Amino acid sequence: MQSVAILDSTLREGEQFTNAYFSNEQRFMVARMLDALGVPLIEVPSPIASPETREAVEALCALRLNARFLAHVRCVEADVEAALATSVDGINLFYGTSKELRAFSHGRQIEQMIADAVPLIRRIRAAGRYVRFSAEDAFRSDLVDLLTIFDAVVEAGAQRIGLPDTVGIATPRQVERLVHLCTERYPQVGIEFHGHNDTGCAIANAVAALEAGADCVDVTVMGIGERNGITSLSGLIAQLYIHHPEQLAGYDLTQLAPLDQFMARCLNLPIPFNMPITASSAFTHRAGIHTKAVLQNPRAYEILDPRDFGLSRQVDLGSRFTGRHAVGHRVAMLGLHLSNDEITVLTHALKARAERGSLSQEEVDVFIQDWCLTSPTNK
Ligand code: HCA
Ligand code: CU
Repeated sequence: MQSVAILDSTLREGEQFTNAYFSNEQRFMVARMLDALGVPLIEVPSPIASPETREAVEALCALRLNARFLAHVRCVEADVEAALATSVDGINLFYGTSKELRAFSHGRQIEQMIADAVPLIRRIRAAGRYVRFSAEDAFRSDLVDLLTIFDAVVEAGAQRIGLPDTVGIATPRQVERLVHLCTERYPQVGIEFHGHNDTGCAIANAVAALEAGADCVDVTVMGIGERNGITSLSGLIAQLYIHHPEQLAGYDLTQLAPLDQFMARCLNLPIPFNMPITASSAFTHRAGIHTKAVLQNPRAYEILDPRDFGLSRQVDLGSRFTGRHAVGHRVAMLGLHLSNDEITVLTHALKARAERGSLSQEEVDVFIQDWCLTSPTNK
């Protein structure tokens, strides 16, 4: 696989999430943390949105990070000029190409759209900045319309073309097919994918895009965005870690969990329980069969090594499915010495207690200690 760039759009798409509002300090923190992680591209809102937005974009550029800043801008001359008046490294143009968006978003025909986009792309290139053109709602767009526009914008000098699944309708196979078709037709430019999660395929679709030849994938921290969001940074990193680890060579993966935790605080929401890598239970093992194997060799039930992310594994002993190996392990960690038979009896007692409801780690420890104090062998 060619070198793949992660583009983080938390500060643009992410703030379109209904719970999000970022102060400037929070924006700078997100950008700094993304940069420390190793994310190379950060998307920011269009500077024309408001004087405050323009100032925030300027202040972000002034942080002098390794990451490059790309403004997300409509195909409107004033919007492009406002972005060029800032220090952003480049401009991510977008224009709705589906019938639905052409009818209800901007009302333009394909020829008019080309007439709008082409001079703006030339203008951005002449200003010495990077330019990408994205066909909003690409997966509901007529293929002839899509390729007609892409032919024109690539000819005009767009350096990357974007295929957003704006409404989250695509399947991995559809993504693979369209990305493949574009890599064949436009070998001279990069291909970017941006996938919404309306049907739960955002991570799978992003991986399908990369494996079909896309060289850039959009993500956000915790996957936030319009409606229920887009591909999450953690989800994409989990996939790359397993299937394409060379892509993460320049990354400091220990920065990922602090970033998700920071975002959770900004949003006043917990990290979703099913978030890859950073969910509080992502490395917690429970059933006796699992805990026995994991305590012998974590790889038995763990494909991601929590230590690589600065995290640690937990064994949940407080359920009716707990097992004697894990209980024995905890007993030893508590500095207690019990025979195998005693551990078996203790495990039965713990399971019986957990039939009335699960116990926390602290409750399990108290249960073990109390059991030792009162067990017949101590008397
Ligand atoms: C939006 C639309 C967008 C753009 C993606 C892109 C989408 O919210 O403005 O520019 O590639 O999902 O289509 O986020
Ligand atoms: Cu989007």
